[in-house]
Amino acid sequence: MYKLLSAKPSPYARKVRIQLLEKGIPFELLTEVPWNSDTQTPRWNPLEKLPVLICPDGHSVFESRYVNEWIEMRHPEPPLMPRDVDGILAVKRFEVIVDGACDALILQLFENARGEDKRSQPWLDRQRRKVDGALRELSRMVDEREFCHGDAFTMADVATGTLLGYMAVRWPQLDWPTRYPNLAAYHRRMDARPSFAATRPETQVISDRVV
Ligand SMILES: N[C@@H](CCC(=O)N[C@@H](CS)C(=O)NCC(=O)O)C(=O)O
Repeated sequence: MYKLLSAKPSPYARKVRIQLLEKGIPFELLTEVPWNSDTQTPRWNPLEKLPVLICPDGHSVFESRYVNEWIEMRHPEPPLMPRDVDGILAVKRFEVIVDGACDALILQLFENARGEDKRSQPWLDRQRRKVDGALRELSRMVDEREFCHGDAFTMADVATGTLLGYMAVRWPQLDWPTRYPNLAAYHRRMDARPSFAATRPETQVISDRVV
């Protein structure tokens, strides 16, 4: 059976959890705090980040978008990617925007953690702009459609639904549901899916000093 190194709040890990659940692939969830020194993450990923998919033969697969692709290639049914090239590229565009937004959010978390006297406001503003830009683009792309791409649930929905779920729980102070009611309605629909309901983000305590 597969094992998945995951963290409770991690949007990157959640994309993989949702994909595994949607495909009905059994896996053991190993919950870690990757920022703490006692984490086993570096044993499985030289980049020391999770999620990491650990195969039954001990092989490890890391970097969430690569893990998603790896799973899709090894377990193509039910498909979460369109079959046509234009469709695949369109779904990947959603994934790129979502991962960029998550990266910008997490950079802000750690910049804030440096403390009021040390944090850089220009750096925070820069990251905040990226998140705003991503949301504006996602709102335009999703429009009033039920799914991000075409008329079926794809990896674009896994990614977009995960970003919005992460922001809803970890960034409640950002007013995106008011600014983008279409994304708020889309998020409610995704959040009701069993794979999303079973993986809602939760907070974790980081005990080590990171910055
Ligand atoms: N680009 C990576 C980002 C993963 C990531 O940043 N994971 C965080 C947890 S949410 C982590 O493990 N960070 C530990 C570190 O960067 O040292 C991916 O998509 O897998």
